[in-house]
Amino acid sequence: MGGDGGKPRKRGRQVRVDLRRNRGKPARDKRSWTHGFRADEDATRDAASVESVRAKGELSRKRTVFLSDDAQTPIDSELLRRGTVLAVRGLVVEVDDGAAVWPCTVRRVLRSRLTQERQAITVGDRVMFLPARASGSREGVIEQVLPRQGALTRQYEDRVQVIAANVDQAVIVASADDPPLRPHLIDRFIVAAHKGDLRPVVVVNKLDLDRGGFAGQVLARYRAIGYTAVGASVPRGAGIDELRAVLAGKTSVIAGMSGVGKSSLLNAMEPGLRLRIGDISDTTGRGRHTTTTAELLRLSFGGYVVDTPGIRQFELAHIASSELEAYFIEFVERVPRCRIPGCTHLHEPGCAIIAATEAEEIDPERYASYVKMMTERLGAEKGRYG
Ligand SMILES: Nc1nc2c(ncn2[C@@H]2O[C@H](COP(=O)(O)OP(=O)(O)OP(=O)(O)O)[C@@H](O)[C@H]2O)c(=O)[nH]1
Ligand SMILES: [Mg+2]
Ligand SMILES: [Zn+2]
Repeated sequence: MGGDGGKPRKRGRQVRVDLRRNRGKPARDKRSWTHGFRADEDATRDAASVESVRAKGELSRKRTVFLSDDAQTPIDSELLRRGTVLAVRGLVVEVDDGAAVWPCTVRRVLRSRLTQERQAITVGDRVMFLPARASGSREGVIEQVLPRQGALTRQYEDRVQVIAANVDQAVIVASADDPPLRPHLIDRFIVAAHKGDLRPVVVVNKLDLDRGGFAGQVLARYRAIGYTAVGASVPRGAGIDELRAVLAGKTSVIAGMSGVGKSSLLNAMEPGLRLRIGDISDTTGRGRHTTTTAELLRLSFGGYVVDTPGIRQFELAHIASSELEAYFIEFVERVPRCRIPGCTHLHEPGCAIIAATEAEEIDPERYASYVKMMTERLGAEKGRYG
């Protein structure tokens, strides 16, 4: 993972402080979440100031606290809990600590830092949060986002959007028809998956709508270069067991255009999920956006999956032209045989990729996908730098 989609750059530091004086603080207003939020900030600030006035040699109860980056709000680390973000709904982040789901807000300093870095907390993030002081209520404040491992990202307007974090594989769903099968879009998702260190898995759903065997050809294309590619049909119950086996024991993100049947496939695999699926009466075949927020779901057969809203455009502006070849797996072993170092594989003499495409060792459609993305990237970089 690179660029802005990466790990939090700055780290806090840990200090030891005396929290004794805190115990004597008057009861705080616990009526609302926001009150709890402010009270916590006051308490931790007090805790920090206590440190400097502590008498020498005094026996005191010490704790390790996490000092936020701006050193304004040290947090009592013993109170922090670790959890995983299930969903982000507006300003409320749902965090699962393994025992319960906590609606959380984000500490203001953390929120502004994330905004500055053009990052946002996303589904799958591991976070440290402070449960609200009010007993019985299950609300919290997120203090830290832990470094991410494996994420699906795309360029969205002027920032890198992390669709899901801490996932192992990207299950890229397309449909044989309705909406029509666009292999180029699959290729873009594959590139994004590799960029984020994810294993891509290709699914072509709605095989019942396939005419002329195109879906089968597309699946074969991906199998030939080593990817797992599954054909499926929800009404026929095809591919469902195979998909269950692919998902079991892993954390996956399901991505693809709106209306391809992502939620339908998940419902078929795990009927208990009862995810909302698109209206059959809608025949426009595109842009229905039935799923509106990405959500991390637990699977009864083991593993987790993030169902995501459909994406129509998949911008790869966060990927540099120079790294693109690395995300076409059938190119990788051939690239060293190109005559010119730094070959773009677009027109150079002695290009091993062009030669392999002419020999049909590389699928011409895959090469065409590469050319389209590479031309796009080079054009954008030229626009930006020269
Ligand atoms: N013929 C056919 N229709 C299907 C199949 N799978 C899903 N559908 C239909 O396709 C439509 C869209 O399904 P959804 O599961 O909502 O699609 P989605 O990919 O989750 O869409 P978004 O949430 O908008 O991204 C619904 O009307 C489903 O009934 C299939 O295998 N064959
Ligand atoms: Mg859906
Ligand atoms: Zn080349």
